[in-house]
Amino acid sequence: MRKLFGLVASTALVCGLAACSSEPEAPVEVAPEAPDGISVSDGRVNLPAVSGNPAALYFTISNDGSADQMMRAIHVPGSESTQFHETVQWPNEISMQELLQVNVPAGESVTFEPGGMHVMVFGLPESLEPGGELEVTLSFVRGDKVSFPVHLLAPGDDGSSMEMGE
Ligand SMILES: [Cu+2]
Repeated sequence: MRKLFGLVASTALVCGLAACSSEPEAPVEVAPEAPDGISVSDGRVNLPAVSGNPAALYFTISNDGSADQMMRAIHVPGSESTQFHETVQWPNEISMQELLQVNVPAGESVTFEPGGMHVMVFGLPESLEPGGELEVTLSFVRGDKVSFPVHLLAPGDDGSSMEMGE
């Protein structure tokens, strides 16, 4: 499965940089191999204010299928690594901890947003600029995958000024 992921990930990288970039935005953001009923919207990433810091990636995933879907990893082309994080609030401090997998229950949606769950993206190329787009790929414990676009935003931009979704 790890081997398969690497194969698909490198395919996505090629796709993200070249083949798919000239196509218009697809109305349905789901690859053919996506788990039944899974769709993703509002994909966006805030680029780091300080070069070299991790970026924060957000999205909403909906599961209209009849089975729970457990997210296991997310691949962001060009990055060194990614982690699912949740924000933990203590009385006097806010910190983050890593989630090894995140469930999307059947019939429900899960939102990654500032102050909540998010994806930390480490080692993104410094050449990326707000206004661009990347194609990222989520993988699930059963081996299914779904790719979707994320808009590149300036640090702290909540994306409300951009048109998201269809
Ligand atoms: Cu984090």
